[in-house]
Parts: sequence; C-alpha cells; structure tokens
Amino acid sequence: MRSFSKTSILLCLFFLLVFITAYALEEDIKPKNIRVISLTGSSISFEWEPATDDSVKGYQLYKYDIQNTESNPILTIDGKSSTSCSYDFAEHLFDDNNTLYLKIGSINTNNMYISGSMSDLFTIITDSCSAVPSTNEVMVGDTVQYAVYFKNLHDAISASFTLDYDPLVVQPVDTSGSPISPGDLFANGLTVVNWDAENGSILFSISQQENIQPYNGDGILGYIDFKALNEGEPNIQLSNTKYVSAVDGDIHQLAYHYLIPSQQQFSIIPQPNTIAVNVAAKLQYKNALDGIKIIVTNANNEIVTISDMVVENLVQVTLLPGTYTLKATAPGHLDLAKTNITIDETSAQIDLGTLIAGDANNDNQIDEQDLAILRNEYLNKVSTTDSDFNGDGIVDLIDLTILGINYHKTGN
Ligand SMILES: [Ca+2]
Ligand SMILES: [Ca+2]
Repeated sequence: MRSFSKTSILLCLFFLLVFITAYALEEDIKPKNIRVISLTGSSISFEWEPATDDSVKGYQLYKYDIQNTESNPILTIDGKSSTSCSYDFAEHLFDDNNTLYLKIGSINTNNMYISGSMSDLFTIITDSCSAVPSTNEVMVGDTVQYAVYFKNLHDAISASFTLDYDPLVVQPVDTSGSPISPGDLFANGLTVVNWDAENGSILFSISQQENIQPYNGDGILGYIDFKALNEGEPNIQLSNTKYVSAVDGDIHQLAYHYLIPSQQQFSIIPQPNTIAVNVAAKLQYKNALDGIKIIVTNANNEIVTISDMVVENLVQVTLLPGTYTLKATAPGHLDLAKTNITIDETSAQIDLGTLIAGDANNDNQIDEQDLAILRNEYLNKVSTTDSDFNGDGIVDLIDLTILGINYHKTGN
C-alpha cells in the first residue's frame, strides 16, 4: 500500500491552516455573543464581547428592512472595546406588524460597515404585551390583581418577564409559595420565579413541557395579586418581556422575540373615615331591651358587625360608607330587616321599627309550633321563657292574646 507523500500531507495542513485562519478572521470582525440585557417600554440595551480584528473601530446598530433586505444604521458605538449600547425606541421605526428588526455590525475608521460582520436578527415587537390591573383605584388594605398579557404570539413555547413594584406601597400576596400564579398560557408549564421582595422585583419564566405544541395567538402568562399597603403609587414596571419561538414550528430551532412592554397603574387611596350610626329598634310588648341584636351585612352578604342593644332602644354601629342590610333580632320575636341602606356622612340614625312578638321557637314565623310551646308553659312563672311575650314574668292570657294578634306573621 502506498503511503501519502510528505508534500501532500504538508499541502493538506497548509489548506487547513488557511481555512482556520480565514474562519477565525471572519469571526474576529464581529462582536460576539450579543444579547439583550434590558428591555423596557422605551429602550433596549445590548451587551457583547468585542471584536478583536484591528480594522474594527466601533459598532453600529442597524434597523433591518425585511421587505428590501436593507440595513440602515440608527446608532453608532465608538471604540472597538465597547461592549454595550442602549437605544431609545422611536415609534416610526416599527413596521405595519408593529415589528422592528435590529442587527449589530462592526465599522471601520471611516464609519463604514465591515462586510461580513453583521449579527443575527433581533426581533422587537410593540403593542403586544401589557400588565393590566383589575381596578385603577383601591383603598389601603385592599387587593388588586394584575394580569400579564402576551399577544400575537407565533409558535411560542416559553416566555418570561420582570415585574417591578414599590415594596413600600404594595406587597404581592404569596399564593402557595409564589407571588405569581400561571395564566392560561403554558398553564402547566415549568416555572422559575426569582422574587426579590426587599427591592420589589419578580422575574417569572415559564416553559411548556413534554409534547410541546408551539402556541399562536394571545394569552395571559401570569397573575399577581398585590395587597395595597400604603397610600401612593405602586409604580408597576413590566420589563424584559420576551418569548422563545420554535422557528416555523420546528422545536430544534429556537429564537427569541422581544416584546416592548406597557403597563397600567393604579392608585391607592386612604380608607374613608368611618361613620357612627345610631340604630333604633324596639320590642312590641316589652319595654326591656333584653336580647335585641343588630346585625349589619354588606353588599356581598358578609356580616360586618353584630351589636347588642344596651341603651334606650339604641345601639351605635361604626361603618365605612356603603350599602348595607341592617337586621334586628330578639328571642321570642320575628326578625326585622331593612335592605339597601346607604350609609354616608348624612346618616345619623336608622330606625328599624318594632319587632313583632310571638315567635317562641325563633324560627321567624308565628304558628302552631309557638302555640304548642305557649300551651306547655301556660301559667309558668319563668322569666326566661320565650313565650312570655310581654315580659311580665308569667305566661298567661295576655301572651296568648299577643300570639293571636300576630298569628301567621313571618319575619324578614
Ligand atoms: Ca315560630
Ligand atoms: Ca306574659
């Protein structure tokens, strides 16, 4: 078998060297590992490792026209050793699809583009991502929910964002160990949450898992519930919003899309002053106040306060302005309620009226069951019995008369 000659081996090595050198040279005129390090509603910042070739005297940021495949410089960065730049967006740069394509290349001493030094595309999309609160004004102590929307996604398989806030004004509600609960977008995804509670910053990242289906359209990436701690502006800032797409649906080719974020704010106002209201009610045949309770419920049917009447058929309740139901209840009597009572600064006294006697078993209706109790206790001198409707210490004909007068009445 004939071996290779020394000459042919040297020739091979020579060409390999030329190839490596040419490749290395071409790489050296490019800024390397360019990445987006910050994206806000108004600017984007890049960082990279510098080119090494002596012909490089700086870099340029280019707007790429995808229709005409032209690159036009929009920012010049002086100095080969420069490793970052920041660019403030101008509205008119975005195309009809709200998209701006950027590239970064190297320039020579004449500020001319050095052929072959252009980076890959950076795709920036506006009007496609926002943080929206459930309400634009709350009182101290209340909770507001923010939904983070990502819109017009193309073949998306993962996404992330940063949400900053003023930790002195609001505090995320920690739901099962995380300040963020996933929305419908990648609902069962793998999540990474970096929460800096002290400085008020949450980085949320989520990716689909297993049988990945590239997603197209709109969705909510996550919800954050904020508790309003103090009066003021929470200063919510959405940033670093991006998603990874599978290029043409192929999950072996991944590309970033950067979304220009926007957010709506809400204001926190102080709790209004409470209002003291006198509530009056009386019993039909008793002068005593024994056992009247005033129950106040709010518009959500939640009990706000229960007060015992202790002074002169009056009780004072302290309420925030709003709409309430006030109910008086007492043993041996039907309930008496007034609904849709508006409490405001002009509310001083509310008279609920007279509670009807005769409900010995307190089921809010006067019927044969009450008559049965009265029969059983007739002529008993027991002051605690509920069938002593006039409270004179004996169950007798007067109480039977009262039962008769109110028979078949029901409370409310
Ligand atoms: Ca009854
Ligand atoms: Ca009696």
